[in-house]
Amino acid sequence: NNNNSMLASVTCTAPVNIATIKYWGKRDENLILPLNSSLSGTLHQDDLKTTTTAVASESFEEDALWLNGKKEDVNSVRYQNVLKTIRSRATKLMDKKHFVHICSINNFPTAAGLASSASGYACLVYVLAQLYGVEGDVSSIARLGSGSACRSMFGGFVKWEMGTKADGSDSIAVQVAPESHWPDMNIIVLVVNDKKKETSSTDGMQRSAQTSAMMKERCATTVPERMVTIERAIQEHDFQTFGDITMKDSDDFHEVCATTDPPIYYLNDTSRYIMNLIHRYNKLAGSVRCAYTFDAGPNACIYLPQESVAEVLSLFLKHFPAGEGVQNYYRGTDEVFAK
Ligand code: 2P0
Repeated sequence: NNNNSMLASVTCTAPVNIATIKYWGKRDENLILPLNSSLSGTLHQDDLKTTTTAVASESFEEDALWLNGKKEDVNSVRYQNVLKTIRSRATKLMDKKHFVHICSINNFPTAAGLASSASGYACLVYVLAQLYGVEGDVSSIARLGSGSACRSMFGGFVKWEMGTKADGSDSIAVQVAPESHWPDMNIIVLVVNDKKKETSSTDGMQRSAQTSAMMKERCATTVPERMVTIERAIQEHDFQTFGDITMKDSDDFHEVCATTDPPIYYLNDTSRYIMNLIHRYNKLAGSVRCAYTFDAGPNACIYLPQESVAEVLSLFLKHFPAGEGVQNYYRGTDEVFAK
């Protein structure tokens, strides 16, 4: 390719987010509008992240995208929704006929319930927004790629407000507190299994919305109440309440999956072992020292304050000596990174 035909190039990174109040179920499959609001913590840029480069050139013959070196189908509804929306809001590049080539890599297992679609689409949308000079809120464009991606557009604690409008214009991510608000907060990720999950989140949540009897109350009262309480807990640095709600919402989410027809089971024996371990540890301590949460896979994410880190890490190392059941430890801070 002729280098002179390259119009622009942008590289960005976006981190994973870990939900404490889970998103599960859509009211609009195409616009990706959720049945409930959700809330998450965003990891540091240095930990679990996606790195994406986008290049626009007049000599490219089509839009193309590679994910971890493998060519993806850029004609999927989600990529097209993202690309079309970005181009419709562009303030740059639109005077020259061109296509974009996009390369994206994750530094962690893709599609193993470690929120790869969240950092992936957040990064893609951010890169394209820079390339095309898109201004204003872009979390609603990330949402078109994958619901949870809108929450990775900000650091710290972020809520995704479900919104009420049919066009999705008020279904956006809002930062609840910046990372600097609660610097004491840590996340440990225990990689129980890095294989691709059997039931995708997209399919699973659609089936749950259609068949789980728990969904109605969850969306009508449980989640709205928890959103208010956990936001207050974050503002007040109240780890007891934060941890308690985080574990309860994870438990309820997996109960929703288990009451789906046919049932969906994301947790395995190791996951349940970790849950028991954490409950026993907290009980012995007489307070919530650490809190687990599990997404659409068996891997554990542990929220905990700095003062608990050394003891909890040593507890895990004792129960899971290297290579036995749990393979890696990641910490959501800049300091220690045990792997
Ligand atoms: C969450 N999860 O809030 C919840 C908890 C999984 C369990 O967001 O269909 O990959 O692309 O919008 O965003 C996974 O759902 O689903 C997810 P789509 P997504 O983090």
